[in-house]
Amino acid sequence: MKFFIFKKETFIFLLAIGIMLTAVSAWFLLKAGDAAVFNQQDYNGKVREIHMVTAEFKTTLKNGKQLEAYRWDPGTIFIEKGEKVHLYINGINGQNHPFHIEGTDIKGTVTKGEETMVPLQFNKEGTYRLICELHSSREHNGPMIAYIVVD
Ligand SMILES: [Cu+2]
Repeated sequence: MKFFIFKKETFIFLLAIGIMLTAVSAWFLLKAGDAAVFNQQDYNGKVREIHMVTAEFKTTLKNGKQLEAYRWDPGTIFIEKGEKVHLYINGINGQNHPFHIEGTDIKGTVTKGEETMVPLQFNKEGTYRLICELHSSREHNGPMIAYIVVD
């Protein structure tokens, strides 16, 4: 039978190595955790994609009258100040949706069966409204307004 007998110095040396290994693995684990939590930082310098569709709500009242409302879906999107985003809007319901974004020069049209890409980058915080000019209010089968929150 063999016994390993350590001198006091050897024991302290092995203990020190053990502590160092633990510290190094803890550092790597925490670092990996950071990446998972703050993966938004992976988008730095890249263009983030957000996808939206045109949708339609329809109902018939008891008196037979039909009501409908067109919507952007999702109705609210969030963008960081200065962040570059490509907003893709897929035309599903409604033939045409000519739109503009309030407070900017951005305008375009979303057509049924087609995808419209809108490049976005805001340098000022605030809430910007994406407004369909055909369906801007309840009276015009809307409100087809989406909110772009920049912070
Ligand atoms: Cu519309």
